[in-house]
Amino acid sequence: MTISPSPRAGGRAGALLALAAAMLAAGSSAALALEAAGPDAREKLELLRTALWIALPVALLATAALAHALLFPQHRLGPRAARWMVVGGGLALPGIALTAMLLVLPRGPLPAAAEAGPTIEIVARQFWWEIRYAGPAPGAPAVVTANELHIPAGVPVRLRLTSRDVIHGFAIPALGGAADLVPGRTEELVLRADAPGAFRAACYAFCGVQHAHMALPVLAMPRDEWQTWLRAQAAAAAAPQAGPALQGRDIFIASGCGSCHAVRGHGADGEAGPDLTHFASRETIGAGMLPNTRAALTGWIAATQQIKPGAKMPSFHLLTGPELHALATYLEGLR
Ligand code: HEC
Ligand SMILES: [Cu+2]
Repeated sequence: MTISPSPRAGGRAGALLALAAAMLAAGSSAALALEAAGPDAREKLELLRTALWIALPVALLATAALAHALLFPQHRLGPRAARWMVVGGGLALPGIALTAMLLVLPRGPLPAAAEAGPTIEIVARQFWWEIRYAGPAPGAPAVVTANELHIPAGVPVRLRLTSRDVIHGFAIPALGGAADLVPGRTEELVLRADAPGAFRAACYAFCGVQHAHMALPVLAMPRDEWQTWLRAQAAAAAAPQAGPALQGRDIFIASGCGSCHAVRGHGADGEAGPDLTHFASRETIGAGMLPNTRAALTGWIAATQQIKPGAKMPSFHLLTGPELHALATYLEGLR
């Protein structure tokens, strides 16, 4: 008598195989989707690839054994073979695979910390990033900006990270760094970008309703360009020139924007919101949420709570259209 595998068992085995294949595909595409742009990230990506290659034969063997058991339930192993399966598949195989993984783990800190690069302070806030650079000249005051991190390419940069309010997380996958940001603690990351380029960092720990909108564009630039950029950021805000910009500055002060925002040189020194001294030089509004355009800017001021509900800035919906445009003209002058 011949026994054919039951169709139900075959279907189940097929589904299991498909699931295993999908998991493997997801794992490998996640590894390929990572683009390492610095030594730290490269090391992690290599480690991930190696771990996947070690895991692959183990996963294939286990899936094959499982599929065989489901497809041919009538095949029974003798006691000797069963013992070998337990010793080989249950002890030897995982032992070898885990030892292999242990051997490829990197040991000790990365060597990047030796060379000197700038130290940059990053303060996480609900739901944006404050960034402080050492002044361009010795003894100069710190240069405070927000929501866009500029680093020189090719040198290790030391990031000192803290949180002002709740627990945040900082991750910059392309360069390989990540840190939990707990209020009262300072974390340090030393990262290097191989070449100029644009990357993205984000908050990875749930920190409140707008956690998902807490991104940080990162720009790695040639070192001399970075120095020029830093000098420009260190300067006070440009004086408003024509009528609408002057009117916009008056509305800015009269509306109380300056109680939360600083505009160095314009009598505004608030600390609850991002420094706006060189706001127009940034590419996004609201921690990577909107492009920095006229339409987005007037919309942001009039309807902050509709655009980013729960953000720590009220909507200024009582401002008229002309007032909003005057404000935007003023802010667009802050290059
Ligand atoms: C109660 C404090 C507060 C007041 C008052 C306030 N803001 Fe804000 N503002 C914030 C905070 C906090 C953020 C960051 C919001 C976020 O991204 O989560 C912000 C963000 C912004 C941004 C985006 C900055 C960036 O880099 O992304 C602009 C522009 C802005 N505010 C303009 C204004 C203007 C103009 C006024 C006055 C009409 C004003 N704000 C009044 C707290 C305030
Ligand atoms: Cu956060």
